[in-house]
Amino acid sequence: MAESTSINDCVSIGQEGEVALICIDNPPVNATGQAVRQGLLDAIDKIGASAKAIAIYCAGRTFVAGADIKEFGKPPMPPSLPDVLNRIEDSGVPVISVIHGTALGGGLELALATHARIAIEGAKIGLPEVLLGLLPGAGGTQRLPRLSGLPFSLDVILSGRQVPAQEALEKGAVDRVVSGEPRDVALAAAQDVLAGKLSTRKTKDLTADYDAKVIEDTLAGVKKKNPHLISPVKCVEAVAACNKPLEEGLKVERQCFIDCMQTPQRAGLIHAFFGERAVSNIPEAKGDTRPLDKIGVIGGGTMGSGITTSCLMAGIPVRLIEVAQEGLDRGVATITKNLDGAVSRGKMSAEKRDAALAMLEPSLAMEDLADVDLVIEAVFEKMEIKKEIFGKLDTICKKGAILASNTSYLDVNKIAEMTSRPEDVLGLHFFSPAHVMRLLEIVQGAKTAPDVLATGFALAKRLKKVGVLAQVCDGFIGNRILGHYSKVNAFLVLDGASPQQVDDALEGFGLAMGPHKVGDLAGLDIGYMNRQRMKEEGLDPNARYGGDVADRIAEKGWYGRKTGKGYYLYDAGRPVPNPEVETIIDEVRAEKGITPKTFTDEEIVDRYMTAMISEAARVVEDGTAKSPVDVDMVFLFGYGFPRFRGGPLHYADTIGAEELVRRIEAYAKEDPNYWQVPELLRKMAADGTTFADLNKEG
Ligand code: 3H9
Repeated sequence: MAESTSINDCVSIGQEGEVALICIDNPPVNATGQAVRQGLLDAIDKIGASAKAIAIYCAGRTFVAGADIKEFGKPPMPPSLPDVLNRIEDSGVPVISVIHGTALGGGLELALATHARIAIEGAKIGLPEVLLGLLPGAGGTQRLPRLSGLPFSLDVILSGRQVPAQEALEKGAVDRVVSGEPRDVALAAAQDVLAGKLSTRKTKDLTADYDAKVIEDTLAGVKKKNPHLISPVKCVEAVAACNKPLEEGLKVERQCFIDCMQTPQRAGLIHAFFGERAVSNIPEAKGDTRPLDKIGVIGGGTMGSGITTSCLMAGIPVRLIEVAQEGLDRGVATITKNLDGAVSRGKMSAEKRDAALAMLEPSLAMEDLADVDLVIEAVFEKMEIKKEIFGKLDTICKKGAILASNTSYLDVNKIAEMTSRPEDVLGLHFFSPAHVMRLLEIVQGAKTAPDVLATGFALAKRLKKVGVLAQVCDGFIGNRILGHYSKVNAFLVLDGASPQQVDDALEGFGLAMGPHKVGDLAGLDIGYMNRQRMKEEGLDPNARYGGDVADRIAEKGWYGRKTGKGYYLYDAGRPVPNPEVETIIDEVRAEKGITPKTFTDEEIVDRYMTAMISEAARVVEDGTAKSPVDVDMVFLFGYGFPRFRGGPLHYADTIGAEELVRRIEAYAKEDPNYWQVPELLRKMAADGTTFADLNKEG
């Protein structure tokens, strides 16, 4: 009968004859928090020479998924993971590890420090620290190259990807792939060690096949690909030390790790990691849900096709409705193209694409929606059309079916009023291209039932999207904030900056594409039509109008990329500033009597970000967003905000409320209507509080 000794709450030892089995049990993902580190150290010491082989395995759903990220940024708590792992590697008794689920970060580093690694089928290994602004800091940059060579190690460390067990076996990172339960596999493998059937070795005794050229080329590639990011460069720097004796290499790695730990990028990326999970960790996302076995999508345009693609990729059958055969054919063609694209990008197999397409039922009859569980309406943004559709859906759809609108700014309550069941209605705002962008704004109407809202979150999860709760207002969270800060681009250009300077400054801040390039890509006609609509509805006479330049460009028929001309010219492929735009800008400035001034890139970023943060603060203040992290995730997953900055309100905390108020008051001297201090920000400046404090309260 096996004996089991508990070392602490997270680590225990089981004795089976000459074999000692160390079990790590620290749900949910067996992260190497302080108790696990201490437990491992104490377990190795306690076993001493009483066993002839030691096997480490984990309880629960996975092997160790890394260091405990929640400890980062706090004072270190000994023992450190590198010390624990060195102790394991130095053990005179052979130690093996058994990996099930995912061995990630510090988890894989633990396995690399043992003397042999057994993976259970389906297991994956990886070093995803770079995705958190870090690098493997417990020997990963030194031990993996010794086992698996430089090119593979650099790929794994720089991509953060999860490597399937079979590939890990081929690359020498694991020694065997077997099937079975972790404890049984651990015992059998340790017995194999005793029987001489499984050989063990210390990774530190191996030599990495070092190649300076590989390092040099990788470094150049990394700098080109991620000009803003610090940790990929530090990863390469650390790996480059793997030709030194292990102890020295570990010192270099440690220093690189500490350097990364101190960067705001690390804080931003970890905020993004937890934020992605926090937005659905709310009562509204939990509780009973309704079925999602069949979905109806109305509208085969870009959005409707993207939504349909997304549902089909998640294995949900879709009935796609259009009014005319031509539109329906176009929709089916777009969906097919989207799925083909997913196959060519390696996102799905050709068989899965065929199976997905077989789940698509195109139809011209709305009546065919009678048996679906959820309808997502994705037609033209006109309230009258939407009202008509929802009135019809009310008579067609079965009892309990959820009726959703993909509107990007219209009043969901007015849409719900057209039905006899407003409790079944909500907004599901996807972002284009809907099968790629991960954001889903889940818009709660005044009467939306709790299980309908929870089903919105369940849908987001099935579609592998990040669902964020939003309340009804013009534009919800994202487009409302966008509607405000995008005006600042136009003001900057009117007042003296060039569109290219604005784009360059913001790309320097980390945006993938400056706002004028985005406008050219999306089509300048869209913004133009929107401004015309607003003019028809009546502009605020006290508000500065910034759209003159954009209006004149669109009126010339220059809609951006699709016409080969917009803010930029696209003849040569790469955008080149359009000289005629300069003339338009000069004309408008002259007509308005504006004497252009000079802006530094820093001033441009400050104004742009301050405008974004101002409206974001108001969105939090009036409850449109439940908490600041919701705004952050909307911008990371829907608007291409640089992930390493954590989101607009995480970034706001790096500036501080007091400084933001000072800036707004200074800008308000030029334009008091546009620049107004949000009450929340004023209060935070007075209290010395941060948006992170509000997240905690939420
Ligand atoms: C590192 O190892 C540094 C070392 O090199 C050097 C040290 C010196 N810590 O994602 P899920 C929580 S850096 C703390 O929903 P899944 C997560 O927040 C680390 N908590 O499940 C969630 O909590 P809640 C390198 C963690 O099945 C719950 O666990 N490792 C950690 O979809 C479930 O997570 C990584 O970067 C953690 N390390 O995916 C791996 N990980 O329920 C990061 C998770 O309260 N983790 N939690 O919301 C992952 O990639 C995924 O969580 C994993 C599971 C694939 C493991």
